[in-house]
Amino acid sequence: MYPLLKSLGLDEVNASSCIAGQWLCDQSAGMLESLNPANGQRLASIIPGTPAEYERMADAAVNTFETWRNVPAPKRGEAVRQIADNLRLHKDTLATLIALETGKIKTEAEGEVQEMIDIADFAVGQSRMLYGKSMHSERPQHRMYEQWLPLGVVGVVTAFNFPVAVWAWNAFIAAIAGDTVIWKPSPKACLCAVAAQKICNHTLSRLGYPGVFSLFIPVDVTSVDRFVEDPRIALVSFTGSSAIGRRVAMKVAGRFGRCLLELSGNNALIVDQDADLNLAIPAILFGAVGTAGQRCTTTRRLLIHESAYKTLVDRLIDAYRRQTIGDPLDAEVSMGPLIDAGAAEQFQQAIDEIKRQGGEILYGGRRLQRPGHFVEPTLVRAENHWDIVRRETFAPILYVMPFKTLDQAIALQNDVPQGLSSALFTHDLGHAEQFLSAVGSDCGIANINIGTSGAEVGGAFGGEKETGGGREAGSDAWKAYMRRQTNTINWGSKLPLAQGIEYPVKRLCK
Ligand code: UN1
Repeated sequence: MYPLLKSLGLDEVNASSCIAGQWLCDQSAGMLESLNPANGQRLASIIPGTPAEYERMADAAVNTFETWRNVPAPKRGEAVRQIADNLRLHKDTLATLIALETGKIKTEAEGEVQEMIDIADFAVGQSRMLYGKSMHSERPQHRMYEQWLPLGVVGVVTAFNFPVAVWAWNAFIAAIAGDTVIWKPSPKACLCAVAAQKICNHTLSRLGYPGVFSLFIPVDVTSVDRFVEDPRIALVSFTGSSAIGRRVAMKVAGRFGRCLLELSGNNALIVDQDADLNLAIPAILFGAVGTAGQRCTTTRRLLIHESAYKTLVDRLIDAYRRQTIGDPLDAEVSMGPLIDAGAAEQFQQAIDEIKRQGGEILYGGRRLQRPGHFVEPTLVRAENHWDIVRRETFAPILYVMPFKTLDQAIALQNDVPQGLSSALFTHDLGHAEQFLSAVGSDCGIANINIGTSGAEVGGAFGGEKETGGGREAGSDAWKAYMRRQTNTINWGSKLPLAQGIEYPVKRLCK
């Protein structure tokens, strides 16, 4: 364990506040423990940030912004390119730490680091493409255009399930946009955050930009409120539940700050009459059981055409039986533990509620009696309108429902409060197009013949309704991290007004 920590620049006790490249160790706030959810053992300790440290950090982030915004965007991109090089060097060790601290299996943890590298590469290119539009003015001898300027300090709040990649989506795009970043990671996965911050800041310090990224892990929610309410934070990018996201959004709106929300999902996968089950089954397994059901893109509802229902459910039960649950670093294991005892308790409560509702457990439904927070991947015959089905339970529980027509399946899929990801397995071109049309999926992500999870960074990532409406990662998501300015330049010798207004200038100005 300790050689691994050392190779990532970590110690048994780690500072969690990084201000302008300096790691601070004021131990007055006590200590946080990083625990391995597969066996409950302590991985390392973290010294949380104090409220006073936060104040200094926010000031330092504002100060660094004053200089960073003047560094040409392609040069900022070059810094991110070098961060990506450093991440490539540490990919295996960082992935091992992610597996140890979050319980996700090693190959998924490697995918998470790869997602950081991918968004860094994307950001490098984007740094030369912060394009504004140029318009033809309605007035003679006038030129009009829009430009995108750096925004300020971006606050990034991330969840335990993607402890580093979601920060990277935000931080690397914010960095090339000319912003500085304060990161508040999940206390459940803060060792990964310290490690990722060290890797990135090592590169930035070497290049002479030590203060672009700061890290803040507070002990209590009071400091989080302070962070969200802080007018120095121009944009709060929040990933987490809809319940907390609603609170954050209201606080940020109250000070006219900007918010980017990535909240709960309740993603359905529809299996059409003519779907290729050999494609659908692995997609369902990865979507529902991958990351032990703890992705916001996890497949939570499976809508099956009645003609395929029995065959598919039987094949799924068989595949669920073959799941190997255990140590996420064991290459034979396909599902690791849930993140903590609270998550396992929520799984149990959801199962109890399903049973009270009359849901039929088709497979699983139990917590495993062994050290660590292990549960069985679970298949349940359920009804879409039940409260428990309408809520996001962050666990590997898949609700299965039959349908008769595609119209009915789309209506069921859309009839939940959340709107993140969706998928249809079909070979019917008309059905595929309907699903992707204005009367189809109401989600931010809609896929044909691939599952609901595992999106690439190139597309904009996010969802509608209670998922919060934010878009992160690729496409034009960079615009959220910049401010837009419209410029009109008069290069003539007259002052014509827009809309043809004839202001009585001659009478007023002698
Ligand atoms: C999340 O669960 O918060 O599409 C992010 C996916 C990953 C990202 C998930 N690329 O499943």
